[in-house]
Amino acid sequence: GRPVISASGLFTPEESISNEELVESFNAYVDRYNAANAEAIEAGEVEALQHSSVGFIEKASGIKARHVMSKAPIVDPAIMAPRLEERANDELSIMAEIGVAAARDALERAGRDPADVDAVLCAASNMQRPYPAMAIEIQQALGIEGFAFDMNVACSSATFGIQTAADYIRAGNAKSVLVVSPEITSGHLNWCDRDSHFIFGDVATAVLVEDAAFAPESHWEILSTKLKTVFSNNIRNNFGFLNRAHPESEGSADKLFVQEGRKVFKEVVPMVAQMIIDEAGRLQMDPATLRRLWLHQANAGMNRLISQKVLGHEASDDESPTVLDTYGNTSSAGSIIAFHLHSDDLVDGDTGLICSFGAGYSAGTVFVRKVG
Ligand code: CO8
Repeated sequence: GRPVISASGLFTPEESISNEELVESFNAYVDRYNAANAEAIEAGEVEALQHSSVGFIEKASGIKARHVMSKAPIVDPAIMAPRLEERANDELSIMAEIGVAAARDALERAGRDPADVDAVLCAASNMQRPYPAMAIEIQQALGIEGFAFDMNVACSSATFGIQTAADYIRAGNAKSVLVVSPEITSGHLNWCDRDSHFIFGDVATAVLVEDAAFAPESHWEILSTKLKTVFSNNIRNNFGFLNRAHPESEGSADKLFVQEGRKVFKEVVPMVAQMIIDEAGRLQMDPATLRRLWLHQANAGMNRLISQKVLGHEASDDESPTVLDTYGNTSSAGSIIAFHLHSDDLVDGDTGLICSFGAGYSAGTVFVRKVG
């Protein structure tokens, strides 16, 4: 079959933390830490922590706020982490719950009954547990037959999920596949790290990939999908099941998100811009004719540079919309949120690009054309 995107869905947590609130709690944490370690700092044995700043965060990243699933403990200087209670095994887990909410939104928009769906992929950068798969729990909650599995390609999970779903359609193995990306990034963000405490937010998205013959009249034809990975240690998280070798290291900084932000910025921008231009060339498309770019939402400066290289001029908000200001970086969900919130105005024949990039490194492009 010919793969299309029939609809997308979005779940946004109610709670949100502004930069002002975030910095106020972070600075209170810093003051406590420095007071508690005053002697050691004085003796030069411990380094004093530095305050964060609202101005820096907005200028360096474009982020003004982020939604989270568990605000109070994150902004409590004595905790600085989400505290989401574990649920009983017979209750729907929290990651499945927000995935189901986004999936229902997508199904409703497509006018689709869950019984029509053949497969569910849970594509996200952090899974709540190794097994049973989050995807199978989401499948069960929605009442979908067929099969489901989890996949993790960090920030590029959603685009890798879309290609995987599209390949099932192309191969004739499925006619309707849900790609669900619940991202509770707050769980693996080091809220005590000045360099990165402002970056991430929580959200869930869903994309319904279907056979054109089966899809609703108005849909997005998938013109091409292209994936790329290049190993890099510049974005890393060492959390895993072999951590038991050193139980004392549980919760230590390297078991959370760590990055060399400058290096990521420098290396990923040219790699992604070239990848988009090459794929447009293969499609015999002038990239400047792309009506809209729904880029990965990590950093406003990165997106400015990538869209400039692709379009040949500085992109307007209309050409390359951002959701960083309210959502922050939501890992794999970012480009899908941008697509979901900023695609209704495109008309029959308009082309656009969903593009992700991040840890791995991993990058994915999905060129689409509006139909109907
Ligand atoms: N407040 C005030 N000052 C600060 C702060 C702060 N919070 N943080 C750093 N500074 C200071 C530094 O100390 C430094 O001072 P000096 O110049 O005196 O040394 C100065 O500000 C500049 O610091 P940086 O060079 O670090 O700042 P940048 O301008 O590079 O901005 C960014 C930092 C915003 C991190 C930027 O480098 C960036 O966005 N890079 C791209 C990162 C990126 O795209 N990463 C991909 C993210 S990975 C992903 O999307 C998904 C991963 C998987 C999910 C994980 C779930 C948790």
